Amino acid sequence: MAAASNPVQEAIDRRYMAAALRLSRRNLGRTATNPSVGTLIVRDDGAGPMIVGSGVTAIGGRPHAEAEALAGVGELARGATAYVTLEPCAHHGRTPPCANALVNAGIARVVGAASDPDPRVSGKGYAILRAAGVEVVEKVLAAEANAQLAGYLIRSLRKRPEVTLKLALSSDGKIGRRGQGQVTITGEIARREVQMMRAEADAILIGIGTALEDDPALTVRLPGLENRSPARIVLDRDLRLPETAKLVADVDRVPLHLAVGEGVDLQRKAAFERRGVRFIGTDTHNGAIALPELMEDLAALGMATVLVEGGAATASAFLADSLVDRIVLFRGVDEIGADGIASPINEGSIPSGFTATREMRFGDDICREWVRAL
Ligand code: AOF
Ligand code: ZN
Repeated sequence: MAAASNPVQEAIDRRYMAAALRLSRRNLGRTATNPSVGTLIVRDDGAGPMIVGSGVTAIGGRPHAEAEALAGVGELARGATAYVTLEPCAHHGRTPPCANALVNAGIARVVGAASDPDPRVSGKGYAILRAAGVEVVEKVLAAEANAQLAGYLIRSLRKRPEVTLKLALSSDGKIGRRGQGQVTITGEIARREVQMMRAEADAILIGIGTALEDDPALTVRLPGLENRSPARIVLDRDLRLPETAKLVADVDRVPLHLAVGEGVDLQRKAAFERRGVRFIGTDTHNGAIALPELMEDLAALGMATVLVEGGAATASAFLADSLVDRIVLFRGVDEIGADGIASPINEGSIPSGFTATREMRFGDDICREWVRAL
């Protein structure tokens, strides 16, 4: 079948790739340092395409999606098409190469979305398939796949995580009220979406100001997703976080990393360490934590996606260092008023280089997303 010149086949390919991408979301935030990949095995015996196998990269990163999808499919894989959201791997890691597994299973056609920048794979996965006589179609829904795999791609190519800046703005552009702890800006439905964003990230990061002001837990509390809380990171140069903070209370369940400068009180640090809090020693630059270096450290710890949740100073610092890859603004309907803290960014001040990608409504609130090209 000549896929490239067959519009019906192209539409079918896009449809199953979209399904594979949706499937792969299931393990976002749970496969580091591996990306969460989706695979569908689809065969057509004349009565239209039928999914006979499906798989997602397993929690912890292995087995890979292809192996998960092929497991149990047996002879039905022979002559079938495999939809893979990332080029199948070509290396003998802790699992045998997925490209060979697809060949051995008798897959006749592989449709891929994103290419894998990992030097052990990059182009070699597709080459193994072609050399074995498998028809390969690349880059189907590549833009969608690249967006979903942005953390993995950025970490591979730039040795830092993908940074998403998320802020909730009142109707008058404020992100909180000084000295008042957590202020409700958006409704319940939007807050649930934020919890979903947390569940799909490897880490959530806030500044010490927000930690002291709000005493947040930064956990995922969505029913059924309570075990999906990513690591929490606080920029706390002078180690000001009190040991009584909510962030410390559940450290046994959800990791807490404090990014501190030099010269913090070693006794306090040891006390935190006894509770299970981890420390990331940072360089400082003009008195502030050097974010580019910190991002390298987080990537080295295996983190590929970091959700920056505030406050204003932290958001500004990430923007000033050009470390933001994705901006997500939730706009609520209520006013905070003159005593509110102004947001460092709003829909009209998105830096150049970003493209508006999504606009969604959650209850009364509007969520807009901008993404910077990879
Ligand atoms: C695939 N399918 O589902 C994923 C892939 O440490 P290893 O041996 O697991 O290899 C990690 C690499 O495998 C990773 O850098 C990326 O190239 C690839 N991830 N490949 O065929 C998958 N998650
Ligand atoms: Zn693989």
